[in-house]
Amino acid sequence: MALNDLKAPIAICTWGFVAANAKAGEELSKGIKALDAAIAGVSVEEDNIKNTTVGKGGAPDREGNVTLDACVMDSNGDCGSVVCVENITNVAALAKRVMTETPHVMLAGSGAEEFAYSQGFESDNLLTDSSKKAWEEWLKSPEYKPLINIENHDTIGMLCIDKDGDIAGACTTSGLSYKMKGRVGDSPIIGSGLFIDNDIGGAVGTGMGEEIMKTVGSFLIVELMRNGMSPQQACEEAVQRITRKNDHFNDFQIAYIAINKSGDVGSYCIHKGFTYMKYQNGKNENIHSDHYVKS
Ligand code: SD4
Repeated sequence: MALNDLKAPIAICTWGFVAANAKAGEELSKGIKALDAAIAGVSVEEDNIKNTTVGKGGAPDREGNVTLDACVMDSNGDCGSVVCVENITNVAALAKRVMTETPHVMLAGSGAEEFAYSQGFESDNLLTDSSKKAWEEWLKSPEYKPLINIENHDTIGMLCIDKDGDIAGACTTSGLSYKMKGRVGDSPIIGSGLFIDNDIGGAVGTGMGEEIMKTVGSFLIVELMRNGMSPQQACEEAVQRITRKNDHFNDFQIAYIAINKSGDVGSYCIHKGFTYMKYQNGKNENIHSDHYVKS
């Protein structure tokens, strides 16, 4: 496909993160490559202390520690990831440093944090007063029950196609609120929360990470597209791999977005309420996803 037909650049991201997606779109329009545009985009939410599911201000685990997970994947197939990181806000950028500055793909916990300082990242207290208050409130009757579609925001996963037609992505989260200490979800797991194949397309997931991991959701979507499905069909099949095996899917949300090499976009989720952003031709739209549960 000629690049002109593709109408690149394109940025898409999970949920209604208008400013984050606009930032990625602006960066792409200036000619910034897909991975750096995606990292610039998601960092808007990592820095946003009002967002209680990503970066600084994220909800803590049940012991009061804010631990962040993130990964990035580039168009050449390289990737980097950090899991269970404390005191560092911009963990997607840190995941890129793991990719470019170490011989590894994934760093965890204190090792990731020490690496961040060696790279010039600064320590920050990620637990804001309001997240602390909400956690203290939760402690009064602690029940672990991830809620569906809270305030239309959650983990931010972003996929970008740059002016050269190359695809890359980033995914960053504080994980599920009041998770067990040490719990890691799908978001930093290459193939689960995010997967890119620059010949085919990319996918990202959000929602109950345990279910996404069990089905290696993002990798699955890219492979389904490789085998001829559209991004929409592939997202639907990946959601149904989960609903077919679970009789309790009413209790959790899963949502995927995907893009192929031609710039076609798809999205599907279990429950009504998931939206995603799409930036193309200078237009940044919030789009409602189709969903599996119809009633
Ligand atoms: C996780 N998938 O840690 C993330 C959280 C999320 O909507 O996306 N919630 O499991």
